[in-house]
Amino acid sequence: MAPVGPRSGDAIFANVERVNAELFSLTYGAMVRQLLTDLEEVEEVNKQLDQMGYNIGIRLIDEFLAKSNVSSCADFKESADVIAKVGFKMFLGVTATVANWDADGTSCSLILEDNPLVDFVELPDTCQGLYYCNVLSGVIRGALEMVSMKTEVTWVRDMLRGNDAYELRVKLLKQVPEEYPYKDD
Ligand code: MYR
Repeated sequence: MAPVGPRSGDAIFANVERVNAELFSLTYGAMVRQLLTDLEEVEEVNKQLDQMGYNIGIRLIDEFLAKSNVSSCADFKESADVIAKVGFKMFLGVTATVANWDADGTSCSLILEDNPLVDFVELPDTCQGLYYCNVLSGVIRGALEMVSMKTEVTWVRDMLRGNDAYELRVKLLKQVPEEYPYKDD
């Protein structure tokens, strides 16, 4: 028989994390459901989720920079890696793969094979046009805008639409150089 005793701190934290993630996914699901009821049009729900994500992203970046010890990234490539490996891990508990760079290094894909947001989700036929995880595209767009990168973020693959992974395309539209606030005279 297995010995009975106090569970290790690691096991308790893992369990708390799992419960938090489940609660988060369920709460997100309830919010999407409410938006579908209130807005009726799936397209409008997609827009609203993206806007909510953007509003989260422009605030989340401060927490991210404070907690992650990441300082200014050298370029868009480094930022994409940081989002995939540090940002997703911090806020979603999973990492993404960066792939499919275009020739001039201004668009890439973030690929998620595991996505806790959809843990309990099955979309009915009436929601086929829904981008259920659209909050994520907004978060990335908002966060990057706060570090001077204007981007367009779109879904390429979505497992809820029958694809084999989640793939977000991030395209850098404009990079505003950060100005050094003091003049060297
Ligand atoms: C910089 O240039 O200062 C660093 C840029 C890093 C951007 C990181 C944004 C983190 C956003 C996290 C997204 C999480 C999605 C769940």
